[in-house]
Amino acid sequence: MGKYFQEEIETASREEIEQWQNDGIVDVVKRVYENVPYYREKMDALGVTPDDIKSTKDMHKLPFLTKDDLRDAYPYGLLARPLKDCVRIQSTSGTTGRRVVAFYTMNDIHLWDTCCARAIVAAGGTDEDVVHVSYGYGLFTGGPGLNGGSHMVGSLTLPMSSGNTDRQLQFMTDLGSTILCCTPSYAAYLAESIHERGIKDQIKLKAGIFGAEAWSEEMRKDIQEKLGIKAYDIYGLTEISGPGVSFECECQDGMHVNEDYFIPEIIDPKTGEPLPDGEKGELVFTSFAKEAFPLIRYRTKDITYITREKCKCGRTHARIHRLMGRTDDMLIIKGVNVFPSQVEEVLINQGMPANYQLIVDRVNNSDTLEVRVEMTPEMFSDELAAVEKKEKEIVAALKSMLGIYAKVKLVQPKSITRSEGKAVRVIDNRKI
Ligand code: DLL
Repeated sequence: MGKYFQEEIETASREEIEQWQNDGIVDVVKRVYENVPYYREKMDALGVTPDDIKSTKDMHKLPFLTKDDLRDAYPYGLLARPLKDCVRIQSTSGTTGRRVVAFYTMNDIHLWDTCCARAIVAAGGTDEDVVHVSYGYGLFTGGPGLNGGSHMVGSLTLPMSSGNTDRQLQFMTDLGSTILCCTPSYAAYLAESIHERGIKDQIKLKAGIFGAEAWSEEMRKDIQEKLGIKAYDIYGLTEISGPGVSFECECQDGMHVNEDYFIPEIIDPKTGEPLPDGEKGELVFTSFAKEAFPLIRYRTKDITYITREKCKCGRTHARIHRLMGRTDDMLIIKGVNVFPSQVEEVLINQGMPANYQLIVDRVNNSDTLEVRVEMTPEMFSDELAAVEKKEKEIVAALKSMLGIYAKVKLVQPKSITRSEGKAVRVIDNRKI
């Protein structure tokens, strides 16, 4: 499994993991109650004191925390350590409302780097690798997170950041990058550019660590095939530290949550009630080991389910299934819940590239959905009749997947704006 695999921690027994988490929740509740007036007031309002929390079984007594709380408390209201102990801030990629900022002590940075190092090792990374980080650097956590993890593993780290595809490909070929870290949509774009330039035989990539946005199993297969690599999912969010909160191993069967730092829960998004393993709901995290910015029962709005069965790789930490969308990017079209990931699955099964956009409108009080998808260059040179036939096939496949009619428009290759970070998949004109 590689010499940087933290075997004692990553294959600990469930009893040991539960013990860490029981001790962790007691400790973090005391810390925030004593140091963070915002938490104390929330707990007091529910009549809960730190003495009521003796193990994770008591967690349901604790209030949830949401992004609104983080915005209310901006910038320093949730700090659990004096500002002088903090060495870094990062911020979410959100463009609306007040930004959310997260603080880190040196130990918090170490914790985060460890999470990303584990993800790199799980993708087969060692000190022999060249890790090409094309996530954005700066306030966004993608670049700094994987950069720190790569250093910890001892890999040669290329801090490329996003954009400038020519330069990305130049370094990738000249320096023999072996592990690519970026959003899946940017990986698909790079794969396309490599194909167009006919430089596939100069690329030494063996693995990719892709996350920060939803992607489907079909998109994974597509990227793996085009780049000749194994593609690993990685999940995380700024509020809980950044990338590496959970990551895939070689089994590609769910992402292991770093349970020595974070407690995952799945709740019913409507009632807030905890759901059993295997049931789909909203993911909630408690980052009990963080010093500066520990969050308790933070509602991520991400939808998935959890399993605590031991993985074939030997790791015992709980796994979350590939993210199935968010409670808030779930579109409701004509009363039907639609996730962009479902549309993506249909498109890729139909042999289309993953360059698409959903345009939602309201005409005469009725919702409409148009799916624009780029043709492959081969299709673009096809007869009009062949294109129309393909459109009809996709309409039928979407109808069967979503249960509603969606207009399908095949557009020219490269006509949908590429993003270097998270892809913009939905244009919902109903909100305007
Ligand atoms: O996206 C951190 C990150 C960077 C994760 C690089 C992975 C790789 P935020 O900008 O705070 O942080 O956005 C967090 O992105 O709540 C999810 O909705 C979404 N997200 C992150 N990873 C995945 C994934 C980073 N693997 C929000 N699959 C989260 C689906 C993901 N969605």
